[in-house]
Amino acid sequence: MAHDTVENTSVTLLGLGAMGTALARTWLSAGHPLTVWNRTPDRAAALAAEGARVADSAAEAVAANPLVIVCLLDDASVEEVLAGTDLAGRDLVNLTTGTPAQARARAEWARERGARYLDGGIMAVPPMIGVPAAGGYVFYSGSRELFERHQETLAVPAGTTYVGEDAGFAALHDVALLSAMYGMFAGAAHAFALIRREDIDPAALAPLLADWLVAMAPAVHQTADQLRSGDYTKGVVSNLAMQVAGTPTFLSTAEQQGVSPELLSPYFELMRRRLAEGSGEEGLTGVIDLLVH
Ligand code: FVH
Repeated sequence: MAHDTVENTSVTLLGLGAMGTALARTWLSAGHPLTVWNRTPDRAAALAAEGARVADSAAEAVAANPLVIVCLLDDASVEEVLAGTDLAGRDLVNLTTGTPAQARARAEWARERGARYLDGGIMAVPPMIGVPAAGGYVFYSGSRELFERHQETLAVPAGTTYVGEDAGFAALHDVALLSAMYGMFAGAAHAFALIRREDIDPAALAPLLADWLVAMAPAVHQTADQLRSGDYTKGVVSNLAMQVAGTPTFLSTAEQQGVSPELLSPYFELMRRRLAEGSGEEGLTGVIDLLVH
């Protein structure tokens, strides 16, 4: 087994896809002894030339270091890769995207095999890894002791944000933020569709769109404040009654532009349902309660 230098913890990394390779490079650049393994061995060749030790099997890689990091396609591949390894005494950090339930089950699975477990949700794309100015970071949840022990090493590729002992919380935060991102992309798709057949340069709309989304984003703080207080009318400047009254304008404009309303309509329907409950003086926060079963 490799021994840590005074400054740099030795790391084992399983999975050298786009993300795994980006992670690997940062640890190598920072001087961490790194053992890697990938199902398709060719993907390890460049890293070997950069100083990584390439293991012949996942079991050999796991045996090499106490800190074992996995970044594979999905939870099924984690199961497959770790099945034949001895995890006893290992600190297992799983950066593979999955559901909260998969993370909790994986934590228990690791515990039964004698390993400590930390789950991670990566809020970055590969080019952001190792570039602090890019703002990427990783949510971690599970063993706090494990997180604190390895925080310095984990902070090499990207920032670290610990969100709790519940192993599922990193995945939950990850999915929550990415779900909001898809909602934003859906809105932007509708906006671009509206101008698609007009003599309007999409490149001229893009900065207007970006600035508007940034200006509106802080509204989430008011939403959180209202959810905490239970008073959904607190600080409202654009009430639901006014906003629902405006929805025919959006739907008619879409129709006039030959654009399907299918991205907007479900949200408008929720707004109308909330208004029908007598919540016209609220903002949009009440929609959240309609979503939760
Ligand atoms: N890339 C991104 O933009 C996102 C950013 C946010 C986080 N995700 C998640 O990170 C995990 C890894 O993503 P990736 O980008 O490295 O993915 P790939 O380039 O497709 O590499 C997949 C690796 O998984 C290996 N693999 C897949 N199936 C198996 C299997 N059954 N047994 C063993 N290994 C398997 C694959 O090996 P190979 O195809 O090279 O042999 C790659 O190493 C992921 O959870 C993202 O959601 C990335």
